[in-house]
Amino acid sequence: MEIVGELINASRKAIRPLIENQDAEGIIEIARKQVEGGADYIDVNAGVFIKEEPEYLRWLVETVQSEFDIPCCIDSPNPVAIEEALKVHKGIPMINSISLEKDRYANIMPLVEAAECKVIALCMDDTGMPETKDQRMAVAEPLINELVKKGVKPDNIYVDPLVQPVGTDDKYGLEFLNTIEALKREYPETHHMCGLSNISFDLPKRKFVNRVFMIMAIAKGLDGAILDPTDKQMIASIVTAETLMGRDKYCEKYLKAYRDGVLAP
Ligand code: THG
Repeated sequence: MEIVGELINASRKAIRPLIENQDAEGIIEIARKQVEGGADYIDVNAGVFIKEEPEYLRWLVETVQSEFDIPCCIDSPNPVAIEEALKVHKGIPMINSISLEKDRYANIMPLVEAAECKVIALCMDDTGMPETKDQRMAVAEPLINELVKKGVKPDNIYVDPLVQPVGTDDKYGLEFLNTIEALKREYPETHHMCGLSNISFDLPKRKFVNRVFMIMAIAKGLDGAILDPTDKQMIASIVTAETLMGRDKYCEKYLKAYRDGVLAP
């Protein structure tokens, strides 16, 4: 499972002032906790700042990478902001994200073509958020094909089916899970990325719902998620589910998680 740490997001109450005050130490501490929790990428999002977003996004990448040798997941629909962030990024970044929406597609594709990068491909077009597996696959197919045609390796494509809240429609969880299964079957060389926590919107005990959903998605083949890597119960559930799915030779990762205290209590 590739884990993208979600915590450095300006829409979070704790993060916005750190960015406004250019509090590098504060940002580094949050990055540190996520690295220690097992993040493979650090998501950076400064989307609440309309005018300053490019400058702030660039500063976030510089700040995180001044301390850690870890790639960032550059989370913005704004091509100017992504471009600024890419200028300073070291290693292979993940661009979050492109979609089949006309403007986003036209603006982001040149950046994806120019840099060697990974890219999250949202199953979304100008008709809005997808609801069913078939709607998602109808967007995924042309989007993946176009990316590959432009020279992006399937291994660098992370398809995001977009999670919708099960409290809004009781089939939203199932349609998402069926999409992961279909993507795995139709495009086995591409990967997945998604923010699963939207599933529990408006329900009590959200973390419980998120964790059970994660385990079910792993059983369908999910291989990437944007989440809080400091959430030990979530990480323990992921490790265990992957072990049970045959993705953990000799149960090595499970036993390491046990030794590291990740499985307690
Ligand atoms: N797909 C892709 N990118 C994404 C998302 C996605 N980026 C943004 C988002 N969804 C994932 N990131 C976050 C970051 C923080 C929180 C949730 C998702 C979060 N939320 C708190 C909550 O819901 O309780 C409230 C915020 C706060 O602390 O103020 O922390 O789906 N490609």
